[in-house]
Amino acid sequence: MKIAVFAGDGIGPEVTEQAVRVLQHLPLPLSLLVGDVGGYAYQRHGHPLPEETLACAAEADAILFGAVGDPRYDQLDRHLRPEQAVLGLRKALGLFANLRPAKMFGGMESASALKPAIAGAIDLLIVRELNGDIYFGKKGTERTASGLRRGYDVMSYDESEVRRIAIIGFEAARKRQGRLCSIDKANVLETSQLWRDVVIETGQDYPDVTLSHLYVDNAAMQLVRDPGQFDVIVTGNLFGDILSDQASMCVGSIGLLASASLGERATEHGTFGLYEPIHGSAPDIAGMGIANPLAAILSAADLLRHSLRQAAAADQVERAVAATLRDGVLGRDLGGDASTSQIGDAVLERL
Ligand code: GGG
Repeated sequence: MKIAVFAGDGIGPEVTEQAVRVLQHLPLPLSLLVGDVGGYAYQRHGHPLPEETLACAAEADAILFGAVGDPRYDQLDRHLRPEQAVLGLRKALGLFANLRPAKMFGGMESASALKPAIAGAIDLLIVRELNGDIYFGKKGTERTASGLRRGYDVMSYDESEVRRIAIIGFEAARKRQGRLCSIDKANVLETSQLWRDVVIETGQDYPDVTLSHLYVDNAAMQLVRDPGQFDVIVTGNLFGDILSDQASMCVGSIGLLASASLGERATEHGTFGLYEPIHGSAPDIAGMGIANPLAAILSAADLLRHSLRQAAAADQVERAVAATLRDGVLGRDLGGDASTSQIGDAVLERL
């Protein structure tokens, strides 16, 4: 079982190191391949996603990804910015479905940005589309007739892109509590009207799933007012990116949210995927040893589940994370003082 490890920038290497320790602790025949991404790759190869890294991804059964982003490269042409590594991998590998579970861990209610009684009910899954939307539409800057600078990014989806992510949402809801909420901005955006129409059409094959729709502004409000109402959310690339960061603070910290990016490619061991914490590179705390590695460790658990079909090992890792939190081994993001490696140690002890 080959895992490509792309740690990236900022806190990416620190949190990925702890996730790798957890994987190596398990009695599984894993071999690790290492590749450069992001600003680190730009520094070494002149590109955030070099050919060598793509070749490494092609050889692996799954990718464990850290984070990318480095303010030193903010002025670079957009195609060379560190973030292009993760966008490029998702696109090149056809990873169109991003699964972002947000669940309240026992004992974490007081860390939530919400009142504990409301927060306690959170157990939702955000299904974010990853290969389309405003991220990948035509974009550029130009001068207007009067000489003003103008920037533009085109938001677009075709029906096949919406249908395939809607199917992922319906299938996920079917395996959970049977409720799917599709989030769009259909009162304003043409893209969203098409999105809504196609989700409704797709729903005809899922009579057992209760489908609802919310405008994204209302959804953002509902997520803090009554997050317990959500089971599975399906939404586009941009809305999913924003709502999942919001959901992370509802469960206590962005340091707790993992993600799995999946496509249609099957490997010998399962579905090929890229697994990463939803947080970015956090350059302000990079190298200080205080980043929370639990989102990276939970991403490794997702990798075991989806790409290596090791559900028992994935459950074991998730239980060890839950026990670590329950026992009060908390990083600064959660009001504690445990370092990145101490949190990794605590998870290993509980495995
Ligand atoms: N681990 C997530 C990460 O590195 N995020 C940085 C980033 O550029 N993300 C873009 C996105 O998720 O759409």
